[in-house]
Amino acid sequence: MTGPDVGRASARASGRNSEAAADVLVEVHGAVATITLNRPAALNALTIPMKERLLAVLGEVGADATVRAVVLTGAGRAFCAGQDLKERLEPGAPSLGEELTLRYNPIVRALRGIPQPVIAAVNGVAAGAGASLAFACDLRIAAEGGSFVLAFGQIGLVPDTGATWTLPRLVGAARAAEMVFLSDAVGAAEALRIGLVSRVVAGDALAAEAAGMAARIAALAPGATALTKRALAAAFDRDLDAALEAEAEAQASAGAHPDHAEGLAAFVDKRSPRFRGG
Ligand code: LHQ
Repeated sequence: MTGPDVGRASARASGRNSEAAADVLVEVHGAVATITLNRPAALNALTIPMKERLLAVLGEVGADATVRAVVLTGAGRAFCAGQDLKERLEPGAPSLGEELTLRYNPIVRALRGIPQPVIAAVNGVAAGAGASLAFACDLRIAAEGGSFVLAFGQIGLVPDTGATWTLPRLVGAARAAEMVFLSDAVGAAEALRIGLVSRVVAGDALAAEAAGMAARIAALAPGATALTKRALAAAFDRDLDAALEAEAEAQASAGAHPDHAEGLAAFVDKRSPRFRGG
């Protein structure tokens, strides 16, 4: 497919709330879905309808076999400022526990659970749960003006949306403790230095960089890519023997798929492989 197919995956997703639909945009170009958090005036702070829409969109994208890589980014000058704090002050706001159980945690599970790798393209500040969302993605790249702020402590909360699990794995215990206890902004250059992001590019080059990375991932064999995502996600939770066994099992599965034969044939023919997935 060529050209944008705006909402191919999203058209079926939670279309009931048009305001929320505008707050989370989905564009599908070829095999790459780009999900954009779109409340720039509030730095893309997350409201309940937005979270519900994001979860629905991830479900739709994850189930769409024509989508092979996903980019998550923000509109305007921020990636995401986390929970919309003004919504928390509205009468009848759900309890924090409910917010996490019903909305944030399922979003994290969706990001981790969908078969396609998700690239966080951190275009600006990622604060609180916004930072946590980026941490839950498979890859993170940032614009030069991007930053991460673990803002939770400043408002008397604990890191959530998976940050206590993801952040130490990404940057180690020492840096994670500084980030959560001091809440200093970690800029893009520092994030690159400590391994929190894998690339930093000029702000106006970020979307193209993310699209290029996603397109390269989308050209891989989707089954092997999904197995690789799962294996990397489990990397810090099993010992070497368990990892070796899991690799053998995953490799048996990938190797039995016609896409492996296609990869071998393409190598011998000195051409690019055409992986079909399925
Ligand atoms: C915002 C927000 C925002 C609403 C900027 N909400 N409007 C929490 C509770 C419930 C359940 C479970 O999980 C969580 C997890 C969390 O996410 S807790 C952490 C929540 N996030 C924060 O504490 C970050 C709050 N924001 C900030 O510290 C700053 O805005 C940052 C550092 C992100 C950016 O600073 P600036 O570049 O100086 O921008 P700004 O502060 O001037 O914000 C611009 C506008 O965006 C402003 O609106 P206004 O109408 O005055 O122009 C802000 O009110 C609004 N905004 N973050 N989270």
